[in-house]
Amino acid sequence: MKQITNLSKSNMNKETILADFKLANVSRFLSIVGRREVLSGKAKFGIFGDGKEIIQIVLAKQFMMGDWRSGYYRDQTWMMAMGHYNSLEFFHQLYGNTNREINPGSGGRVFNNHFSIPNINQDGSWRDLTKQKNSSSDISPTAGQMPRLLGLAYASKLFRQNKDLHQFTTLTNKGNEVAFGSIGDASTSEGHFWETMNAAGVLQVPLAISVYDDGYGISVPKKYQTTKGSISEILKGFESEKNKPGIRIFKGKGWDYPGLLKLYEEGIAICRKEHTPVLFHIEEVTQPQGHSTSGSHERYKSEERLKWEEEFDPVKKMKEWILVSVIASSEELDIIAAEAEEEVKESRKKAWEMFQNPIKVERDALVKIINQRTCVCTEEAKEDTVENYTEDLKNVISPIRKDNFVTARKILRNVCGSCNKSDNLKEELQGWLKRNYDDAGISYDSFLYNETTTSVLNVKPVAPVYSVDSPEVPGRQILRENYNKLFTKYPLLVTFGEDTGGIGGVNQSLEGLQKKFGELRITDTGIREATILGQGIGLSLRGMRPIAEIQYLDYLMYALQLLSDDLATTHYRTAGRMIAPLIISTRGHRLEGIWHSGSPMSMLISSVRGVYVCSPRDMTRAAGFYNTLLEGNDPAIVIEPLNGYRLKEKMPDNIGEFRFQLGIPEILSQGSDLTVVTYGSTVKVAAEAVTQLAAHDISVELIDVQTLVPFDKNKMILESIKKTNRVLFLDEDVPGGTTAYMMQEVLEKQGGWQYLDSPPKTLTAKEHRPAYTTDGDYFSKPGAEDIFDVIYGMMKEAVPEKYVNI
Ligand SMILES: Cc1ncc(C[n+]2csc(CCOP(=O)(O)OP(=O)(O)O)c2C)c(N)n1
Ligand SMILES: [Mg+2]
Repeated sequence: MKQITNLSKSNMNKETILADFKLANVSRFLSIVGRREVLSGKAKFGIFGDGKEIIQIVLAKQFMMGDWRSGYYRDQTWMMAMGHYNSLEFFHQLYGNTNREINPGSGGRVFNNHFSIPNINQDGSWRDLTKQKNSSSDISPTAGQMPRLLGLAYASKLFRQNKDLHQFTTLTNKGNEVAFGSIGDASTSEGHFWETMNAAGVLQVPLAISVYDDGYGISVPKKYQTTKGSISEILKGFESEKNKPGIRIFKGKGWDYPGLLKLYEEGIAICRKEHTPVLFHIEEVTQPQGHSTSGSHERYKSEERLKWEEEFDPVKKMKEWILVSVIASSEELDIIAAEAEEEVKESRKKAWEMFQNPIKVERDALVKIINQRTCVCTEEAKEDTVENYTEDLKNVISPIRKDNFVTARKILRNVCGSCNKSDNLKEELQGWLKRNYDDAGISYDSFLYNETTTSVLNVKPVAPVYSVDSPEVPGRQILRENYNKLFTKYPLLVTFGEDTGGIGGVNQSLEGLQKKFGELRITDTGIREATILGQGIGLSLRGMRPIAEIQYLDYLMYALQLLSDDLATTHYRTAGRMIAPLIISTRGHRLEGIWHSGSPMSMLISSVRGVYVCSPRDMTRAAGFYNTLLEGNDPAIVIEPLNGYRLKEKMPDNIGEFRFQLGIPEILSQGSDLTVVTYGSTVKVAAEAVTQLAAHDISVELIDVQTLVPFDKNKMILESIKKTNRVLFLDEDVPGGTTAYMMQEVLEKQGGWQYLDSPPKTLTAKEHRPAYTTDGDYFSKPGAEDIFDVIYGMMKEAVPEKYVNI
């Protein structure tokens, strides 16, 4: 085989070049046929990688075992070039096939061309990440892949520089892994992009990002997106200079196969060896079919632009280059293109059958139940209705499961009661529905949380142990001593955040520990909450145990988008194939001032389902939750109560070892008149009110729920209400916020409404954010006297003769 010289140092010969050409063609035909499938109604939506084929074939050549990808919906050719995706899977994704054996990247939960490679086995154990080409799981929000990319790259730095981690040979090869990213030109307008680039330059991590510059973000051209119309131009200030490490920037053209080969070889070698971040600005990229199946690009691209895109189509350009370089003949290339087209056609047909067959089997079973019924309704109208629904269902040419279920449920309503065999038919239909709903539940309603033995919900509790001379210390020292033990016990544990390193945290809960464990493990970061979170996500995907610190709960809003879109959906959107057991440590409650209100808890619990939420009332509880979380594999947030760092708590003798289970409330005072359900810092305020109420002969059962998600797994609160028959839900969130959530959990889900003798009540902070100063707090958030008054009022209403008017 002729050796092609001058291309690159890698082993390029005719065979590999023609294989690349074939892949480019397969990928292009997939995009074309994929679009048709959507337009003809077989698939719902499609977004494709046409125009980006050659860049991706080339960059995949530099992607080694153990490397990581964090990209976006254009990367189909890249995934195929790595051997992790093929024509058949392309169509499984497009149709939304939920069989995770054949559609392993997402189990049909996300749009097509959103990829992932499992990092865990089905039993929850870690895979050998050095023996596969890894991809984190894509999300649709533009630039949402960037913060996570930073974390994937940062892991390599830690793995290389911390020699203690070289023993983890299934996670890393001494940190030699590159984290590859991709992003569209328009998405570089997002803040996440800039925050990531700056952090990558600061941290000096092996991050290699390709910007596919096709000049548009849907219809909006670059002049509205990018200053000076060039991302590499405006990134110049980030570029490395002598003794001033920064980012290396490379420029290439999206159709230039030989040029890109050299470019990526050079750039990735630097990135891998020196751990310097690199950015490839790939210009002259086309989008032959426009943005997605939702529109057509003829509406917004000029004639001239469309003509240019045709001329600079990368597959066409590659063909021209092969011919000019006399590597293969026109006939050879035509045969390859024809084979590619055939492969795509075959795959489409096969994947469609694989998608349709199980649905048809499900439908046939339903139709059989109806057709074989032995009861015939005397009410003709009803009989006709059943017949019509069944006929309509049989006539659906390309059924989806919804068709089957809607029909079954409507027929069930129309089975009349006049025939004595109707019960049998109803039973059969109900059986069909149950079986198939159970099955659909696995497809659509599973894996929000870790369901394997590595779930934190399986971690066994260990009580704190005290002895007569256990000292009373400020809460921060409990955390500090606990961290001291944890950093010794878990070599993969790291923590980082604003002021976390040098001074050991704004509340000194890590005081002196950086000196002991080193800067690589306890680390200061810039003020950049989104990428602190992304850093944590990336590290946790690579098997490390990060605790990302967000200085105050209010500032978590800067990271909320990623927390919600990325971290909280990781396990769900990969149908249980990827886990990111990141712990987020923050502090809140009992603050004052509009941007320091401290307790936007309903914001959290509503937007981060998929992440456990721990709201400890003191630092012993907080430490116990960290200890539990590190023994399992789930993402979680721990909100330390800000008023607890200086308050004294008894130091447990088994610091670092005791563990509290998630979802188990604690009853802090026994009572018989009323149950107060609360969490976090309001527990202390409520305890004071309980004492005041006792002086007025009202006996309150005070319950600290401890974790909001999961919530009271064993219905402990229900048992309390059975006894007291009255309940107050209390916190310092907004009205209708977390108290409404707790009320629903207890009254609706646990069935607590049945045991109430008084209307249930909530007491929260005011609707506005708390005003500044202690008086601002007093008049904005519930205090002990407010709690007293509400409970006294409830009791007076219930037993008016016993309680005087206040
Ligand atoms: C945060 C967010 N805003 C808007 C969108 C809708 N949207 C999807 S793709 C896209 C354009 C992206 O353009 P670019 O980054 O250049 O990538 P390209 O599609 O051109 O490859 C937009 C606006 C989104 N997905 N996420
Ligand atoms: Mg673009």
